[in-house]
Amino acid sequence: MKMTFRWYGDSDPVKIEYIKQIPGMKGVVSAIYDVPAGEVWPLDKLLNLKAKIESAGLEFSVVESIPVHEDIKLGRPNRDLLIDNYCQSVRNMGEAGIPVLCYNFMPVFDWTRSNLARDYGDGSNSLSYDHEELSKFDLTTDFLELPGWASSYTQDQLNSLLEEYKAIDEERLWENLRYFLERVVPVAEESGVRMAIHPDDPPWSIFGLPRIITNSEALRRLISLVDSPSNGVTFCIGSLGPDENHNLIESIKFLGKKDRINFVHMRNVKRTGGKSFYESAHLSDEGSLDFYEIVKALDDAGFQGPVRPDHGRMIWGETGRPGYGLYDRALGSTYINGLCEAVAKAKK
Ligand SMILES: [Mn+2]
Repeated sequence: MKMTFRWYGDSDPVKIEYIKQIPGMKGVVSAIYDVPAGEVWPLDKLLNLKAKIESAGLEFSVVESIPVHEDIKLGRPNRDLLIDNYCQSVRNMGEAGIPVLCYNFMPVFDWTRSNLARDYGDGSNSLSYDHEELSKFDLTTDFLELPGWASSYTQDQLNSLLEEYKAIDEERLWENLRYFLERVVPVAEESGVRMAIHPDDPPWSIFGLPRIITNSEALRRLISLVDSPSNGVTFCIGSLGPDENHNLIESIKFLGKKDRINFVHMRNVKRTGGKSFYESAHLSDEGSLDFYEIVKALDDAGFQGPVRPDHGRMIWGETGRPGYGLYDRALGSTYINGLCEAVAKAKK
């Protein structure tokens, strides 16, 4: 596995020099943030970002994410133009030599939490999700109160989007995903880019919106839509892990055998009953997921691609983007590297 770290570019409070100082750090996961959704990501912007990352002694390993415009998910008539633009962005990625594209197909919201700073009990904090608490929330009037999303839409824009999604059930969303992948995956393959869909987070429907990339069956269905190594998965254990019925090890075996794990996110979650959880420290003992077993399964599957520590807690008084502080993610990557070393040496 190749250890990587998400970096939000020059506006990120975490400096790229600090990322390089983390032991074993090889690459950066980043994106272009000033191109409106649906437009082409220009080659020169990708090359500039790549040059900045490389001058810090790291490689540009993954683009996370090129947003998929809502009109593509809704299957509106202008999707063909938007998909053409998406294909051109993928070609530009290939031209710039960036090999992996993480994206998602979640309607309206991607990750959703009920609390962005739950007290961890020791002066640190982390993100948490309580399904009941979220269900009490009336999106059509109180959207601006939803943690983490207030600046994305006005209340009116959100309401008309929610109205349009009433016509989209899960099967329609699958059909729209297929339509998208049938056009983009061949371009990705030609361009030397591996696509890696991010699972829905949390892995179930919220606010009545359809969500489809949720469990083992869904991952199997996804890779069967277009049969290509360029149609793969970001195996995000923290997104899939809240579902206690999902056997992550079995999914790693299945997807690994087919060479469809193109990127891995590692974050631990502690399930707290029902559809609720909080994001814990990475250490297996702190959460509900066994990191040793997961690293071992990835190694057994021959996975050699990029992995990154996902959200961390806010510790040591750090403030910043929820989940994306430097300190706890650095601890997470060091822990994962330790597990990789142990698993590799145990085989000898
Ligand atoms: Mn993730």
